[in-house]
Amino acid sequence: MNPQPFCSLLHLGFDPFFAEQVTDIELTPGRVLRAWDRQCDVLSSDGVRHALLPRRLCRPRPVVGDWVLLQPQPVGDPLVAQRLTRKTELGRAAAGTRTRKQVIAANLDLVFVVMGLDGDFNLRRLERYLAMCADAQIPVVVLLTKAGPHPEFAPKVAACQAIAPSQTVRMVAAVDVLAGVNAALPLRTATGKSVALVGSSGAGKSTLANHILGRQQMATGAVRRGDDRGRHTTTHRELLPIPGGGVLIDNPGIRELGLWIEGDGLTQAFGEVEQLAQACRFRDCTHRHEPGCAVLAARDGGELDAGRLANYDRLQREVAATERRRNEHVRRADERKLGKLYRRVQRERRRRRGE
Ligand SMILES: Nc1nc2c(ncn2[C@@H]2O[C@H](COP(=O)(O)OP(=O)(O)OP(=O)(O)O)[C@@H](O)[C@H]2O)c(=O)[nH]1
Ligand SMILES: [Mg+2]
Ligand SMILES: [Zn+2]
Repeated sequence: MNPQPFCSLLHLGFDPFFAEQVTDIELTPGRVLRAWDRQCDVLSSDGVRHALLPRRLCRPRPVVGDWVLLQPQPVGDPLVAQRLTRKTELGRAAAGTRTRKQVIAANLDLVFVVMGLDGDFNLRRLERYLAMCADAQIPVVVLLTKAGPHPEFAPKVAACQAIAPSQTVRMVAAVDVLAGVNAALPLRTATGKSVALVGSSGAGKSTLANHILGRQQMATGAVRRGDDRGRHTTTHRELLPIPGGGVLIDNPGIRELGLWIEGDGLTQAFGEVEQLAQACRFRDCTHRHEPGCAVLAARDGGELDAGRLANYDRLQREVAATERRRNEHVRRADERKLGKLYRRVQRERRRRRGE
């Protein structure tokens, strides 16, 4: 890719929050475009530089969207001297073991949760995405794509609005940048901000990205007939400067979004259930079987969607299980460290005794 040289730091989102962290003027600030192994491509006012990570900066590694300071070297690529403190980070449970957090992108102002109005449409999956964004305290715009072939979108937009926590979701809109339905909206909303596009494969993230960038930057791929699933066309996370200011981060489609909750994102995403729960007879009501449960009463009375309540229950269990796994993982790592320390002390003692 070839981001234009216009890239002033301001355009890329460099504001006083980051500027105040720079104490050494010999170092060059830049934003991570791509990151892999112990390397990254960094966009600074000089253009794109390939940079290397020294070992001490490997954990936590800089990710796409991070601001870093580069230190020029006499020969070869610059080194990443520092990763600046993040404003926000969007994280999920790393696929597989789910014992650690994987940061999808750093320093976002907004997330576009992209979902097709075709076979991709799934309110339960949307609830996951909204919980993730609520926990990261990043505002969301839900973009329901493919409105052209699905002009009967109003009920689906309303259904998404009904489950959208007001603290998190700014807007739910049906769009189709190919057919010209609300085509100006994504560009208007993204310009000047750091925005990540997330959603399943085939949802239309790269199609939106190309539209916002005004050029065919990202490859797009047809979805499978029958279930409208994508073919994982985008394989790498990439930060793309928006011509009018701001940056866009296109992401590979997420196969299964595992939640990594550190704050109250999940309860926020299900705010109205928590509201109802205030009237439950028992303070620690699980809303599964207890008598005098206001949540179950609301479900049985049709005020609360049964599918939504079941999903809340499922996500709570999932988050608790992830937390248990994480704690166990931390405990084992601590044990290993202690064991190592103990053996070192023993060795040192033996050495002193001259054994
Ligand atoms: N009709 C119509 N087709 C769309 C729209 N958005 C995306 N598509 C089509 O949907 C398919 C998938 O779009 P992509 O933009 O590649 O989807 P993606 O979300 O980037 O998928 P991954 O990179 O696999 O995660 C392509 O064939 C697009 O042309 C839309 O708004 N309307
Ligand atoms: Mg894509
Ligand atoms: Zn209850």
